[in-house]
Amino acid sequence: MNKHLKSADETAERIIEWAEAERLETCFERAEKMKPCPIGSSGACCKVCHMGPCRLVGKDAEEKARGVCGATLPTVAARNMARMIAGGTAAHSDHARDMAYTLLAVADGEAKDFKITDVKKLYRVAGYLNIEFEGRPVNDVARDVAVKLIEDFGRQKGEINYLSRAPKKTQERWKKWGIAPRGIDREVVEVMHRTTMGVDHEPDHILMGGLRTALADGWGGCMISTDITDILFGTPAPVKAEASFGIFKEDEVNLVVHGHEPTLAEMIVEVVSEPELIAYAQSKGAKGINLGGMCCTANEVLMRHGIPTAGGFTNQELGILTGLVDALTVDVQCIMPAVAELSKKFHTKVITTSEKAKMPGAMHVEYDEHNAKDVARNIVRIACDNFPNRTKKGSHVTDKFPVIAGFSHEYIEYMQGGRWRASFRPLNDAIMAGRVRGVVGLAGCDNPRVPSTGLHRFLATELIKNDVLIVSTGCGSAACGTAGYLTPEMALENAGPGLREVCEAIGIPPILHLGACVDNSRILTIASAMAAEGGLSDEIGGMPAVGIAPEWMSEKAIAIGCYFAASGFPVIFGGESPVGASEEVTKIMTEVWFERFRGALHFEPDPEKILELTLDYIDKARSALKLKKYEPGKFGAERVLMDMAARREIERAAKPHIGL
Ligand code: MSK
Repeated sequence: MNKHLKSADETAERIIEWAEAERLETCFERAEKMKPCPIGSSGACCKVCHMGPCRLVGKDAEEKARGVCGATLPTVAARNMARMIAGGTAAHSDHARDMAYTLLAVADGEAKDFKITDVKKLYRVAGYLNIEFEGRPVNDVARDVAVKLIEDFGRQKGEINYLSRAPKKTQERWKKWGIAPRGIDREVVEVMHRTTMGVDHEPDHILMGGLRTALADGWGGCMISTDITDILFGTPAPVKAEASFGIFKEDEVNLVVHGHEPTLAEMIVEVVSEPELIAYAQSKGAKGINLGGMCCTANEVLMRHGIPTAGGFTNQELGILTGLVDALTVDVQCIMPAVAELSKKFHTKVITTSEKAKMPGAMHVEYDEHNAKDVARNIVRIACDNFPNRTKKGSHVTDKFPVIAGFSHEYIEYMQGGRWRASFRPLNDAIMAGRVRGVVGLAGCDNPRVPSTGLHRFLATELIKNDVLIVSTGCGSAACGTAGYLTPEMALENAGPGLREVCEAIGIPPILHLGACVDNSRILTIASAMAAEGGLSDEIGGMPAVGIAPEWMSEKAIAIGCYFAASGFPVIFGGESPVGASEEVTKIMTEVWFERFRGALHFEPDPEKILELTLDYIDKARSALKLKKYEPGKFGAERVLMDMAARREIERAAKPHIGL
């Protein structure tokens, strides 16, 4: 990896160079100019009251430094960490709340443009919630599901519904240590209370409150969001698409959806093919309408419809710099305010759509679920109207890569045995035999403070070379997609011999794109299913599995890392630790959490060391489970993996009238 590049994505790098030549500022230049404050970036700054901000620095700061109130460095660092968790949890969960209310509106017939697309998934979710569904009208079941999930936000006592989906032993650990979350909002509020001036001062206690909140995010907000999105718009199955800036078309209206919420984007997907709108685009001189995405709204519509993606977080300004984006419509989260400023130098219209999120310099077209298609059509027309304003200005690029996305946990289960024998048995067997060394969740943002996407790319290639199966989400997936890694050919060319065999037998890439940030919840479901399948650990902790977010930047990533850790995954984040100033806090997050939950949260800036630590965790877990020692190319006995033809044969024999 060339450390002098701003992006490891060659296409992105070319656009950045063009921008520099044109003196157009991007996050890459700002990251260079804006050095992080060394006190704040290591968690040693306290600004929860106005006696400060206090800087807990100096010789022996861990023992001796005190804020004006007397707060120690470990207290301050723990509070900073817990507040990041609360921020991340609030973001995912507020998104989930909107999804739950949309489901309720659909069930009540108030959101006419939406429907229940995946009834089977609705029934599966109803089953998790002990809601009767047999023989009942679909909308009645949907209403009960929505109401029950909405209760998770405001519940004051008891436990959030989905904790029961975790392995029993994992649940027992949460109960033993008092971190089973009650209600999502309650946990966020309590952490904000506990970390305000003069309340909770014991670092371990503060961090346990943080973990409780993080679990409310993973097994609450994120999981609710994933499930309802699947119910409303369909559970993803593999789709072919394309990634990178070459997805923009010179002769068509380019409309880009960016942010995190799928509802408006889904409506735009539906309306862009309406003949009236295509004719409207043609009346403006365009050949048609080309829809693309960025960040996690992109992942949502990529997973379900194969809408191409221009990439992750750091690509958003670069999209505008191509000069080809006629409208950039944004909802919530990970939207740089810089896009509105930059768009003034081009013809791009930036359109905010959420009542929660406005931006100086952008136009606002408010999304309303009761009137969703009309809002979507309005946005498409704005993009079409802007097409004639396009000039030649811009760094026009043409590179794009094929992508296979759409690996929901349901599909991963299905692909291992077909409709009648769907299970995680083949994966568990492949791990036990040493064909697959372990599994890594490669997630989180891309970041302009490193050669952007470079750490994802390095770890993705090295891990699959080492026979580690990767499940990816969010901008980690975008980083792999824009590198051309999300294809089955990647396994043939780069995977170790065991992983290659598994991928060839099933016909999958060695990196499975699971969806948006909220879809990290799918990894929790997969790990729970692997524990239930048997042969490996009987809880999530102890699996040869690790979570990595090498380029994280968002509080949401911290919340995700912490719910992974509390669920039993060792997690490794790239970059310097945001609480690295405190040895005590660092020790709690690594050693103490590992003792209690078999999970941990490390921060490690060196990508080689991230790789080493990951493989070490995997190999130690294999050894503790008494699995065959991993040796490349040498496998133990295991069941024969069925290829797609064999699976079809079984299904035809079982129910000949059902095709695949
Ligand atoms: S969008 S949180 S930059 S993954 Fe989900 Fe990407 Fe990180 Fe936002």
